Amino acid sequence: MLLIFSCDDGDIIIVQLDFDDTFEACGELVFYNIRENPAESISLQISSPAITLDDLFEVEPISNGSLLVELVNDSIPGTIDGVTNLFNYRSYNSISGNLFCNDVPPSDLQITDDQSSSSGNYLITTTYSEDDNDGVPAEMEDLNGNGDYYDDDTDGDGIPNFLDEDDDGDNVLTSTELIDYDMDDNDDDPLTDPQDTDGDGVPNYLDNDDDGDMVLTIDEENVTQDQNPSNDYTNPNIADYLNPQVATVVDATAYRPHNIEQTYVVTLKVDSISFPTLNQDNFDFGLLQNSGTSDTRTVTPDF
Ligand SMILES: [Ca+2]
Ligand SMILES: [Ca+2]
Ligand SMILES: [Ca+2]
Ligand SMILES: [Ca+2]
Repeated sequence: MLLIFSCDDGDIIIVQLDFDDTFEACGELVFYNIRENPAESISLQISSPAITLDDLFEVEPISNGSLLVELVNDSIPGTIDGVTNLFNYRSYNSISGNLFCNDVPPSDLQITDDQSSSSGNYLITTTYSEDDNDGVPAEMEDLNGNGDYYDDDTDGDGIPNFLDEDDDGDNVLTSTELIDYDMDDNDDDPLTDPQDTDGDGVPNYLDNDDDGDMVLTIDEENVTQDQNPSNDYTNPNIADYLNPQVATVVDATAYRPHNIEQTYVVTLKVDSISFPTLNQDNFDFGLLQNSGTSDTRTVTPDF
């Protein structure tokens, strides 16, 4: 809402730009927020230096050959000049559909006010995080309890446990191994009662020989050699890797691909802006809501 508090000093209108705290992005590159009642938009179009959405979501290995990645651009500052980088407030007769990044704008669209800031700064920040979504909370994957999630790597495959969906590297997913089919203590919580088939005190998701038959789970691929021991059944009622009566060695040749969920939190703020007749000197766009703010990357550790 455009709140007019005072007009008595002439042309300057004291305003408060009132949009919700999320925004979207499109093209190369426009950030915007639209509201329909009243019909208004706020937008930042950046052309110089040119950036793309992919620049905000770009990660790279933290070192040569590392499976761990870090964000390339955690902060992108820039200047609004009203020429190459535009910060605009607009109002309309009405709004239907998306006004931005469309080749053909809505035909009945009329802009009733268009104010472009002649100055200002913008700051785009991105916070990046990852998770393995394996059902074990990250703090429980900090096995040595030192608060450093990166130094716990049970299988030594280069992926720390909190990002590793197969923590013991036996090619059976932790989410599969976590389930206690017996529900020994009947609390229905696999975290306090994880499956431990051979009863050695090491839960299956951290045990690379789940049935204790001295054949590594990863090497119990008697039926199909597909980096998945959980589909190899000699006895139709129990997979070979959980059956100590079957101890045939079929050597694994590779680790399965690992999926890691990626989350990007992108914020945008502008300050020191200057509109022709609006008295507003900063604006907080809030959080980016776009496809791409969550994604999945897939890595396969060297075997
Ligand atoms: Ca690992
Ligand atoms: Ca894990
Ligand atoms: Ca296991
Ligand atoms: Ca077995």
